[in-house]
Amino acid sequence: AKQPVKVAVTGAAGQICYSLLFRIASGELLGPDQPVQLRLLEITPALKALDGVVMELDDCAYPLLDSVVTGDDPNVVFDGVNLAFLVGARPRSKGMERGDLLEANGAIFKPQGRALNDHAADDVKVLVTGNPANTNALIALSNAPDIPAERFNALTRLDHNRAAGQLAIKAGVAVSEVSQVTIWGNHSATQYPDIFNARIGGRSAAEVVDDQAWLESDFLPTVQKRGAAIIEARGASSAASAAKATIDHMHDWVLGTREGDWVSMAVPSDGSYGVAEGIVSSFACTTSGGAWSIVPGLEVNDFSRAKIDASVAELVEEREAVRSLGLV
Ligand code: NAX
Repeated sequence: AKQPVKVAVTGAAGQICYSLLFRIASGELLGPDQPVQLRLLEITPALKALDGVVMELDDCAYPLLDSVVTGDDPNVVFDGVNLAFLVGARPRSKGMERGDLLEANGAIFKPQGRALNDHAADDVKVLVTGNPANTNALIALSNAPDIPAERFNALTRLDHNRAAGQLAIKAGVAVSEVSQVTIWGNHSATQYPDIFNARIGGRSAAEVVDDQAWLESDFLPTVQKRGAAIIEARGASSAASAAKATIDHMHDWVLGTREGDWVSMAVPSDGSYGVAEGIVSSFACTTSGGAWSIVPGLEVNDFSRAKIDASVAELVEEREAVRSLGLV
């Protein structure tokens, strides 16, 4: 039998994890023949709620769930982990300035980066879902000097899936007909969902849609502000879809992307497409053998260029802010 893969998850008593943990334990992440050990991190006051979640995991009797470890010390919980999902983060409270938000998250992602550095397995892959995800990933990787930077990603797959869904609705086709969508930049309202390189039923999506007004005043704001629309409608932020996207990202990173398609992943920039080197920014990526690479040679027209530059500028500003706070 295969050895269990050790999977760390933070924010494990939160709403995304109430969906995410059960998907991981069911085999949706790594396949139907790969046992997993869950190593769940929470803050001390949430450990009791986490016990309840673990009771439910037990009650699911998942054949692939080898064991569950819980705790509030990242140095213990991250011991030997092969995969780490950093979901827990400090949300923006009313009246909180961006600097305060970055500082509060620095207090989480700096020690977690250090703990991963000191205790994770040599092959660890880290995916940050907790917001501000891109810059939290930058903080974590900057505090993990012994782990290659490319092992830290942030989640823009939810934005990618949202964009694919909106394109399918507009074109009146099943979402399975949509491919090669790209999210560029930050997981924020400045993100740029690119349809100029996307395809619908094998044809250029921009040509199938052929509606620049829809692109600018409907599609872009719908994808960029989808999180707020879900909160408005549901009274709570996206959770099941965020968990699904988190699974999709790590699944594809470990097991590879589909032939002829790519996915959106926020990765440390190598300067491709004029994106400032070192920031964690979203690109079109393919994966193979557990490694990602940025898809080269995509068309960037003037419209796309301006949108990408604006989102990258925001990420550069965030990096300056966390630099001045001594977090990176
Ligand atoms: P919840 O508030 O339900 O859960 C967060 C959990 O994290 C809480 O249980 C809290 O106790 C825990 N936590 C806080 N600090 C921690 C620490 N230092 N160590 C371990 N656990 C800690 O939020 P939820 O709805 O689950 O969302 C989690 C994060 O995902 C938020 O930052 C949210 O903004 C972000 N999202 C990111 C998305 C993306 O696409 N990148 C989309 C969905 C979501 O908005």
